[in-house]
Amino acid sequence: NKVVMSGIQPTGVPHLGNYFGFVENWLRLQKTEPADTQLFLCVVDWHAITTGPLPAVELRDNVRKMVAGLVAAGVDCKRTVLFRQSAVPEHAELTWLLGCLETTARLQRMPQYKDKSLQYKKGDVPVGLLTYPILQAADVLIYRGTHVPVGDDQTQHMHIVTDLADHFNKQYKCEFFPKPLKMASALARVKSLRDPTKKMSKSDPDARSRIELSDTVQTVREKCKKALTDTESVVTFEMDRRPAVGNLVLLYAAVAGLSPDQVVKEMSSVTTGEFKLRLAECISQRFEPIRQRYEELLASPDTINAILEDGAAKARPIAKSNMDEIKRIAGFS
Ligand code: AQP
Repeated sequence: NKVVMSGIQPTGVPHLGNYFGFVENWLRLQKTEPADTQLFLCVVDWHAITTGPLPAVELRDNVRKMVAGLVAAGVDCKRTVLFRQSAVPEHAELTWLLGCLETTARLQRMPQYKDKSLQYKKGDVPVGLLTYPILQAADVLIYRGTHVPVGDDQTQHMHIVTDLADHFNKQYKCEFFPKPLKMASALARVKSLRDPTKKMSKSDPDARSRIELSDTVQTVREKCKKALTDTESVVTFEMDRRPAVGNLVLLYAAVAGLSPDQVVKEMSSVTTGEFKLRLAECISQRFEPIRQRYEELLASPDTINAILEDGAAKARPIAKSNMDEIKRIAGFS
């Protein structure tokens, strides 16, 4: 049976990068996958502290924001098992076992580790930042996941997941873990509105770099107006020469369901300044209903708690039964 598993970090409100790189794909799977495909979507709160602990109130708040954002965007809790990672202890338990099958050298080569560890002095990097991909592998493998929809930025981490599945099977001479496949999304990577060399990210200190699902029409307009362009005023799609404008064309194309060429044609008579206002309108038209649902959900903590409890009640028995089997295979029972 097909088991689709993925996670998203509660490090803020989901943004258009998360939406087009990940959530939209998930919504498509909800519609197109046959009923016997299991869909697990995990709010990975253990992952959220890999660059250092957050105040407890903030972490709790971020989980609520993420759940509200996902459900407002269309995640259907009857079809998707939506739950919080820390509510299923087997994720952390399997992380230990898998960590003993991986090398520090390989983890240190991960681009995300290299990038995020730069902010620390040598020797001060949290262990959790290094072992982040092992926890990610455990998230997938504890459900014997077969398919993992993630954005393009997660390609290297996915190699670790598949290699660990393979390593475990070889080590213990079994076929317990399937080899999970990465499922790519249509739009590989949405870039920061302030710096087209970086991806749009929840943790970017500059809030103008991203558009969040909670942004009002006014905020979307302001952020689009401030989005980086260049000195030429015509709208073209040349990613190498004009990456900032190219990024906005890609974003418009994703929001409007057009190809970049169609966007350039549509915008042939407007300046980049006007184009940014049209982009804002287009975003608000599509995402304002989601924002309203998001606000309603956020105002109802009981609804969010019920969603998470229900999801954990469905995920936990499966994770426990698989962990029991893993322990049996590896000699821990
Ligand atoms: N800019 C992006 N473009 C396309 N896809 C993206 N994803 C994230 N940013 C982009 C995809 O969203 C899913 C969930 O990501 P995550 O929240 O678990 O972690 P992340 O990739 O680290 O996202 P952020 O926003 O950059 O979070 P922070 O700032 O906390 O690290 C993943 O499938 C990811 O590919």
